[in-house]
Amino acid sequence: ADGLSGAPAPFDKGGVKVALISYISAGDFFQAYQAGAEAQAKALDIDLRVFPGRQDAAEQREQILQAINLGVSGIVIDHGLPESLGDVVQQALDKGIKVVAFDVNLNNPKIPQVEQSDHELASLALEQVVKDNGTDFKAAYVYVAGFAPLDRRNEVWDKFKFDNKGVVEKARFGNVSDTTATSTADQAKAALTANPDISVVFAPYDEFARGVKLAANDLGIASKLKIYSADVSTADIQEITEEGSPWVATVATNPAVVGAVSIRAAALEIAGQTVPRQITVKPTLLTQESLRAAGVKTIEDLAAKIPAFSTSDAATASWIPDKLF
Ligand code: SR1
Repeated sequence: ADGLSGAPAPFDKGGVKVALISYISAGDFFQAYQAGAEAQAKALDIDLRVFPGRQDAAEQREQILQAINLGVSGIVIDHGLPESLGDVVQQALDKGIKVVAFDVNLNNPKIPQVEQSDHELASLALEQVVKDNGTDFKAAYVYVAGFAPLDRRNEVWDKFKFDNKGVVEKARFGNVSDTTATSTADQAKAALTANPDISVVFAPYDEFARGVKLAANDLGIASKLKIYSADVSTADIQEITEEGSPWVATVATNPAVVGAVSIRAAALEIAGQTVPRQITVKPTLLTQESLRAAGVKTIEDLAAKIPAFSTSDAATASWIPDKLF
């Protein structure tokens, strides 16, 4: 560890230990988030210990205890179930370890919360739904309660239905696991078969959207369906822009940027510098039409065209290198 010249302690010496503890590691979003966190950690000469997530609350608790025992200076907690984390997170704070939370409401004024402005994300997606479909249609909705970003997006969906009585939610399903897309596809097949009048699917997580698209293709109904999602990856762009795809829009950040912001927030906390309690990375609407028209094929193409996909001004400081992608 060489340290960063001009950085405050302890970053001037380098090798600061930080743990990234995820609840979910499978899927494009979480892999890109981790890659962004790793790139930012490397640029800060942080010794990042990555604890992979397997949707196991007991294991995530255990990992937090392991990180405390490793003597880390900071912990980034990426998703998780707040009810199973509160006491172990408090143990970390009591030992002087700085904690940053991404997409998990730990409701502790000592912990900065990173999020992707989920209300705005869902609103942008639903505005596009209305542009394409009006306000009289039968819908399916993909949701699993208990995940902070999905719960925030759900608040917007509930209000949308309340404000638009012509929108009828005929089916609701969802699953978050290490096989989210394929399990969601099975559920979507059953729901879409039972409700052939569904024309719009709000699936605000890319693994959900991928599952619904699989189901629509298997059932041969892709031309009658429009899917609106959150998140983007190179694989998603391919699925959205391919000929005849029912996946017509998504609203997304670059998850690698969100991962980098999470590490920067932890670094600022460790250096004793000011960090807002609420750190937001704003998402962008990406329609099938706009992606095709701009010839966007990869997340790197997006980063080249849309500044928010290559960097964020959240949690920055002059001593923190932020040109990572
Ligand atoms: C199970 S929660 C999945 C969501 O977490 C992140 O906020 C991503 O945007 C993804 O949609």
